[in-house]
Order: sequence, then structure tokens, then C-alpha cells
Amino acid sequence: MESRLERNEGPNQPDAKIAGNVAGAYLALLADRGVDYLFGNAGTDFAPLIEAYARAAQTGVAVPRPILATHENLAVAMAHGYGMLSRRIPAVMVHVSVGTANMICAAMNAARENVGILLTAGRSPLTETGLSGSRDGYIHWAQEMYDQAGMIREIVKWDYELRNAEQLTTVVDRALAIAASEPRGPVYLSLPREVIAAPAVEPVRPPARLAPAASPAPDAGAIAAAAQFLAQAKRPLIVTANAGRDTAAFAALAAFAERFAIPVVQHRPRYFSLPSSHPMNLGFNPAPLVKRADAILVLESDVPWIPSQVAPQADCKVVHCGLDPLFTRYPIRGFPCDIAITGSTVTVLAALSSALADGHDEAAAALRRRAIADERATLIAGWQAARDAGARKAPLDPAWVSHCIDRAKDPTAIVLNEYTLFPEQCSFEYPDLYFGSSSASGLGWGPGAALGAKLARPDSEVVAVVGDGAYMFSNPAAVHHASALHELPVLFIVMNNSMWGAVDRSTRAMYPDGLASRSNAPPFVRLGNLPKFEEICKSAGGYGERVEDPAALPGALARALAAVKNEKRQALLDVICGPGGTA
Ligand SMILES: Cc1ncc(C[n+]2csc(CCOP(=O)(O)OP(=O)(O)O)c2C)c(N)n1
Ligand SMILES: [Mg+2]
Repeated sequence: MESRLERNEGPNQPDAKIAGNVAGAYLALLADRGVDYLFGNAGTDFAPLIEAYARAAQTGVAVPRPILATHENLAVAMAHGYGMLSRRIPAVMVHVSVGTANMICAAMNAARENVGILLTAGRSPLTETGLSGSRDGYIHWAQEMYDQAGMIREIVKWDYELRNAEQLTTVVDRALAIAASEPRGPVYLSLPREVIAAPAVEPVRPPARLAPAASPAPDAGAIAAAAQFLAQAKRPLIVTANAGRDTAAFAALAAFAERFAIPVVQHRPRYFSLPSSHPMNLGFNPAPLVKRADAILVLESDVPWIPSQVAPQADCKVVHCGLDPLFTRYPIRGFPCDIAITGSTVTVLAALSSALADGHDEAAAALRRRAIADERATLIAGWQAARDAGARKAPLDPAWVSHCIDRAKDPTAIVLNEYTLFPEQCSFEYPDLYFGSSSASGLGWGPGAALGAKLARPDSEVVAVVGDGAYMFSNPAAVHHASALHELPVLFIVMNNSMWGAVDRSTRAMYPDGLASRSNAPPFVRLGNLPKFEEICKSAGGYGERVEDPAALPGALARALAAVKNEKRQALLDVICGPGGTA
């Protein structure tokens, strides 16, 4: 079919005046398909889009709300936070090749956590003259790439370029269906300027006929075999990181673990999967539990333990369950696996429950429950001792800071942790309250994701806990600007040890007797004279305090949370901490 592009129709054609341009049709289609927000960082490629937004304001056509972000990593982190809470698919648009380059790290974070996002970028105009949208700036030559999507192709589930208006509906619906199919993830669509500047072809939007794929049901034979392993086990164990990504799995796991008396350890959780107070909750360190287990059920966990630190016994049976239980997008992952079951946690646990119900040995389960209760009491006493030991330390101890945050926050507050919060010092009793940074660990995620979370849950208290390093990676000026601009008041808590502690810990772990370990000032560790973070927040109209005295922390937290709640202002506490952290 001959396209409008080939027919060289410009925006001055009469029908264009009525129907607008393809960008307008695209925006209306996104809104129609349930995309609420378009997070954007603009360039010359946005001209047709901006024109379309102006037209939509006049005509009243529904379009996604535009959310400006002054850095691409912020735009994607905000979309990540929004999608993580809402489970909807947000869109992001960045400026051609250079904008794509800037968003890749944040896109990798979202991809590894299966957050569906429609990532889009303009393309440099294809034509040098002659069309509406043809090149008219000197950058339009140098910014073009042979394969713009190639930069991000390894990270996204699908990529494409919109080549003509006629294909718009199919392309958008396919993009959204793939992003929303489990395991979810970002997709990437490039939008050449002439294509989106062309007159709209179809003002009507046909109903979506491209449903996301339903998840597969767990295989009955594999469930029966896995149930047998668990039924025969004396010391079964569940390891998870992300079962709670599905909020229904939170309750399902609690019921399953309790009924069959199987302890749960959450290793590096990104989504809490079990209430903090649950009797089967054995914390966050899998090493001692993995070592003695005789059957391990791995639920949505990419790295259930660190093999160089611990290994299960040779005869321990290991079952991996998840929407992609082998993590097929990871180049290497060699955890022992006797059975791998593809399916959602809810369906897997339901099937395992039925299979286990028959021969369930309640006497054995009751014995295990008692032993687990003792073990849990010991763990809790250890956590208590750690925070008591830190209570009077200056610089502040992250365990004590974590505890104070827990006491100060609302019990239903949403907390995003980019490294330094100790989850064992906190209480999260419901799903969707605790979010850890992506397993890809592209630093700078937390503050932007917190803004996106607030957008999704405007009535919730939202707290982002970040290291000083993570905070600097997040583009603080851009973050505080976006918080004020979009009226998204959140509390940022910086655990500031004035260093990249993780780099230091890693060097010491690899070279415990090395020269660097004995040095006072190894390079690439200490950050030196950092700016006053609280002043950055204040300069954007927020509340800010620096905390150096452990006794002053509860008061500072109360003041900062009051500023967020009552004055609807963002707030930042720069908490001067000692080393510590678990990264
Ligand atoms: C984009 C990116 N660059 C570099 C790293 C490597 N890295 C991992 S942790 C870390 C330091 C984090 O510092 P901070 O947030 O202050 O936490 P701390 O380690 O001091 O507790 C660095 C640089 C990374 N994960 N991501
Ligand atoms: Mg630090």
C-alpha cells in the first residue's frame, strides 16, 4: 500500500487539519490502550508530538499525561516505579540515538525485574528535504545511526521502527501485548520524525485485538515430582526474591509455607514475598539454610544463593519455579536444578498444595514448626542486638538508621531500597510495600522510581533509602526538580558514608591481606567532599536536614515526614553513616 509518507502529503493538507498528524493518532491510541503516562525527555524529534499534544488540548481527545524528566535515566526510573506499583504499561519517549544511549542503564534495571514499559525514541529525520519533518538542523546528520535500536536490543523483548501510518495500530498493539506478556519487560519502538509528522490516516481506533499471552499452567508431571521431593524432605526450604511481584502470591506463599511448615528465606528481594512477622520467615541470608536443606524450592529467584560461598548438599533436591525458571536471558546461571517448572507462583503453589495434601504428615510438620520458631527467635534476637549495638554510634550505624526509619514510617508506607536499608530491621506486613533495587543494579534507580511509585499511589507515604553513591547516580537536581514540578512529595533518606562502600568491601573480600586493604585511602572508594545533599533538596523547595547524632534521628524523621505529609513537600535527610551495608 502506498503510504502517506511516499505521497508526500504535508501537514497543510486539508484532512490533516481535521485529523491531525500521526503523532496525535499515536497518542490517542496509547491512551485508548490504557497507557496513562508518557515520561519524556525531548529533542527536535518531539516537534510533531508536541504539536499533537497542543491539538489534543484543543479537541479534548484523551492522551497520556506528559511527564517531563530532565534526564533519561530519571524518565525510565519513574516509569519503572510507576509500572512496578500499577502493573500498567507506561510509555517513555527520549531523543533519538543520544537519548536512547542515556536510558539504557535504567532500561536494564526494568528488564531484569520484568517491568513492562513501552520505551520509544525519535529517529533522526530520514529525508534531507522535501517532507514535513525532513532534516532542518545540523544534528540531524550526526545523530543518525545505522541501527539505533541495536544499542538496546539485547535488553528489550522486542524492537521495531514505525515505518508508516497505516501500520500504527498493529505496531502499538503488538508492542504493548509483548511488554505485558509474562515474563514482562520493556519493548522499544523508534518513531522517525517524518512518519509521525504525516497526516493521520485513521482517526478511529479499532478495538485492541492483540491480547497479552496468558502464562502457561505448571506441568502436572513436574508438579507431582516436585511434591514428592518436598514430601520426603526433612529439612525443606523455600528461597525467593520476587514471588511478591504478583501481589496474590504474597498471600499464597504465606498460606503454603505455614501449612506445610517450610521456612522461607528471601535472598536480595526486589519485591517482598512474605509478611515480616510470618512464622516461617527466616530472614535474608540463605547460606546457613541452604547448607543443611534436603529439598529447596526456588521461587522467582535468579540468584538463590552465592555458589562461591555456599552450596547445597549433593543429594539435596532443587526445584526452580517461575515464569522463566531458568532465567533464559542471563548468559550463565548454573545452579543445580532437578526440576524446573514454568508457571506463576500462585499456580505453582496451588498445584503443589493439592499434590502435597494427600500424604501430608502433620506430626512432622508440627515438629518442624517448633524448630523454625526457635530459629526465628534466635534470628530476631540477633537483629535486635545489632540495632542496639548501633544505637549510639556516630557516624550512624545503618542497622540503627533502618530501625528508626521503620519506627517513623507509616505501617503502609512504600519503601524503595537502593542498597542500604536493612530489611530485617523493618516490618512490611502487606504486599507492595518494599521494593529493592534491580538485580542488574544500575545505580541511580531509587529516587526516580520513588517518584513513579508516588504517581501510582498518590495517597501512600513513599520513602526512598539510598546510599550517597546511589543518590549521586540518580541525577539529584533532575530528581528534585521532577518531584516539585509534578507535585510528587516523597522522603529521600541518604545513608551517607561518603564512599562507594560496596567497592571497598569487594576489594577487601578479594584481597583480605592485600595492600589496598591496609591502605587508608585506596583510590575509587572515598568520595571526599560531597555537596550538602539536603541543600540540593531545599533548593528545589523541599525540606532538608543533615543528621550526625543518632539520638537526633527520630526527631529529624518525624519532621521530614511531617513536611511530606502536611506540606506536600519533598524532603531529604542526609544521614551521616559509618561503613556497613550489604552490597
Ligand atoms: C551504573 C552503575 N555504576 C557503577 C556500579 C558499581 N557499584 C555498585 S555499588 C557501588 C557503590 C554504591 O555506593 P553507595 O550507594 O554510597 O552505597 P555503599 O556501597 O556506600 O553502601 C558502585 C559504584 C553500579 N552498580 N551501577
Ligand atoms: Mg556510600
